[in-house]
Amino acid sequence: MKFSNRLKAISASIAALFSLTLITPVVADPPAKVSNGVMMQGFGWDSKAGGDKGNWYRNLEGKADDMKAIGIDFLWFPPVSRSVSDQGYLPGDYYDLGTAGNTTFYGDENSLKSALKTLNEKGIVPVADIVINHRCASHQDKNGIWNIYNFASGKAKWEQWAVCSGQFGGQGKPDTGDAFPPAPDIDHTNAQVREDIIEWMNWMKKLGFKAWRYDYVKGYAPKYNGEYDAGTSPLFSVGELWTNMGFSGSTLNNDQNFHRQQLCDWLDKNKSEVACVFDFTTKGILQVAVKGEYWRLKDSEGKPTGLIGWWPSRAVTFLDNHDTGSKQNHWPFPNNEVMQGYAYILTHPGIPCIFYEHVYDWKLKNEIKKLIDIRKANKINSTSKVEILKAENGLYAAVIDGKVAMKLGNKDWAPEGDAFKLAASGNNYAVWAKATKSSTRSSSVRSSSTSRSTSTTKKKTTTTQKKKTTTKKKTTTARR
Ligand SMILES: [Ca+2]
Repeated sequence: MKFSNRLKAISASIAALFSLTLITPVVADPPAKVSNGVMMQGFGWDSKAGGDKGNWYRNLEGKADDMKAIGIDFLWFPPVSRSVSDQGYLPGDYYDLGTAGNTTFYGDENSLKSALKTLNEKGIVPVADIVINHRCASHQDKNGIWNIYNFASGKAKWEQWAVCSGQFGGQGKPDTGDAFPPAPDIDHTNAQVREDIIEWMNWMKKLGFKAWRYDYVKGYAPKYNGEYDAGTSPLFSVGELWTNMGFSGSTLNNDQNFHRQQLCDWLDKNKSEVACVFDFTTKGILQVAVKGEYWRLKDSEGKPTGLIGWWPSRAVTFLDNHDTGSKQNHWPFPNNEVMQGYAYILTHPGIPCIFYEHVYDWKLKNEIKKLIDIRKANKINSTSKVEILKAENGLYAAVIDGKVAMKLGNKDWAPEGDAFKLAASGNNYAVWAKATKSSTRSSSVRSSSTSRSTSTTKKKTTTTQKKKTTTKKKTTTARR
């Protein structure tokens, strides 16, 4: 190639690179408060306090100081609107939160408001469960179908036009996602429907909720979650996109990239800069790995195999929720290995969400708190950098941000260097840290220098791990 041509080629590629930089949208992330935070799901299935229904909000309020001491920053409430089913996932009148004489399963409007006030005062952000894929009607139409919404509140007064066509006599547009057969699916393409939802969510904000957990988001197009975030400005939101993982018979396939890609695609289409999504990929892989197959925790690029390996700033990690565990137990984390699971999610990137039942019913509070203390003392956050040192049968070992080392499995392993002190250990796990809460003078010097390195790491990773890979659909076995 002649020199002048070469020069042209080089300048063209520089120009291309430059224009690429210009047109590539900068993906913003949830604020530092979210990135540094720890969430708790504040209920399971059929959650009752003291054996009675109607006391749950009071129970949560009574634990506010304790939750603060554990290190909880965000508390996810059960769905608050009166529902056909006790647990709240078949809502009818969005504005009926229960009265003293006629409570919902969890309480009434006053006890809810009181709990929200107390939690906000303690600095714990209440997260509302937003169930808007489907809605149960108050009346039947002339054909006897339940699709007339005319509740006592007089709000969100809908009829067949608000229901997706093909469902419960719906005369709206076709569903933009999956249907939820037990109840009429809402037509989110309808502007009046969206306006009413945003009005209700802003009313919920006035009650004291500051963030959203969106139920069953595979039920409608992700752009609507983006629109609801835009109309309500939450601190952050998190979607429940629960889809099947890849199995061969009952064996989880090694490669679950298609699954975490689905989570990335949902975030991409959502467009809300504060949207997160539950990291079902990490849950599904981790709960198999903790039985000994730790090689599952490292991908071909040396990263974690869940969403946290690709888009950690938007990943909410968890072990179990009211569906997968609790009384339903649809897809539980192995009971005896739950602390291994917490040793992983509480030292790794992502926004960890711990489960109320593990803390208070399984009596794992002290063990879990110790891990949260380590996370916070070492400023581990959603975009912390993981260096995976071992991922083999019987052993997983990693160093996070150069400050926390951890291992899972029954093989021996310990980090090199005297700086790491054993900070927590239990059944098949150990965690070492450079900063521990109990250490005094020297640790404050250390943690101030490490906080600088954290912010450097964060800058590097915020432009982000979002991946576009070829999706290879393998035969999947239903796992819902
Ligand atoms: Ca739907």
